[in-house]
Amino acid sequence: MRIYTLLSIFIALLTVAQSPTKTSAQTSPPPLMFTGMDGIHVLDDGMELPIWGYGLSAEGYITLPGPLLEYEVGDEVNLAFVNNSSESHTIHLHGLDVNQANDGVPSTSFIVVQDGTGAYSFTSSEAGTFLYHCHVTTTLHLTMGMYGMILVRHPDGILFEGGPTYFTDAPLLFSDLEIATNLAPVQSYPFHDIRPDYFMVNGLSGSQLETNEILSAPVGESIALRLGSMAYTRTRLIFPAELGATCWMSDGRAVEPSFAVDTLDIYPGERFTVLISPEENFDGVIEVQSWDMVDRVLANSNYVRVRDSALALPEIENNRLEMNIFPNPATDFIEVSMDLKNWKILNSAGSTLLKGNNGRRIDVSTLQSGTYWLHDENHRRATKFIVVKSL
Ligand SMILES: [Cu+2]
Repeated sequence: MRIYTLLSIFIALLTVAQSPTKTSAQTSPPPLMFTGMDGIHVLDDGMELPIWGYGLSAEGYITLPGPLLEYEVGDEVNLAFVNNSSESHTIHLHGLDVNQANDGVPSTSFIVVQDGTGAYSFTSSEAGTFLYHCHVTTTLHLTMGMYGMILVRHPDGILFEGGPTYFTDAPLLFSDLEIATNLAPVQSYPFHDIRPDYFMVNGLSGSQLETNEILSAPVGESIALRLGSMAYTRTRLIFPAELGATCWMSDGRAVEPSFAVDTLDIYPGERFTVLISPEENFDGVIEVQSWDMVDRVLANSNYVRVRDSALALPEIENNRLEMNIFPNPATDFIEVSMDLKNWKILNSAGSTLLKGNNGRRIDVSTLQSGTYWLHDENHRRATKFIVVKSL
């Protein structure tokens, strides 16, 4: 499964590489439908924690982090938000030059209540790396997972007007979470009271990163690392000299002049764009350190692997790891679109109700009406389904 995912991601990178720049279209992207929902996040050690998050309505599930939102400079964006969770939420467009009414800060913008809808409109005026997150009871909703990254690209395949060209983007969103809060999400805390237990890059940690997040480029080409932090810790990146790391942008603006960087500290909410250009035959890692901001000690290290693409594995068929469940809603059984391995059905509190080894069909006749998640080892995400019992 891991090799499979690795290849999917590598092929996805190749696909991006084959069409490095769109021509300057300046057309508006279609409105994006967002949904606020509850879900389960599966961590490296198998721990399954309840999360709140964002997802695309069409996909029907949420992810941690939320979907990467990609725009071009000049796009007129209309972000529709349907909140079908039991909490009020917003989408705060962190760092984007939007007006107050569309900024998602409850006191100056609006709140999207349970079963409510809202829409955020803005023009993506500046190229750069940005973030979005919920701004309701912020520390709580952040550790619950309500955040994602926004990339605004220059239409000419350069970082910014007058800036360098590059080969491909690699978004890396750093975040963490605290087990106790996710298991009992009842109140907001002062920022310094959140003491994270898990430290993530794009929602992955430890061995999950080894195969799911590999950066690759041909010799002489640059990868634009789109770096952003939604963590409660200070993130410190250690770049090997063979990557020639250069910082070009900070918080959505060009840094003049750019500067070579071997160690980069990223505080919560900050964003940077760093170009790396791996030397021939390079196969190594960027160390991602998480430093506790109260005790000022190193709490964790994750590693993001970088490879010269000449070393990459040969291309194989690219099948996306989509798992569909049908019927949904279900009554007596569900069938899934891929082979299961060590599957579990969880309720919204994260408790395991049913489990099994393999197959594609699961008897759910013992479950009461409600919302459940199916997770298995062949599929990293927990997929939501509904059981409805007729009277
Ligand atoms: Cu929220």
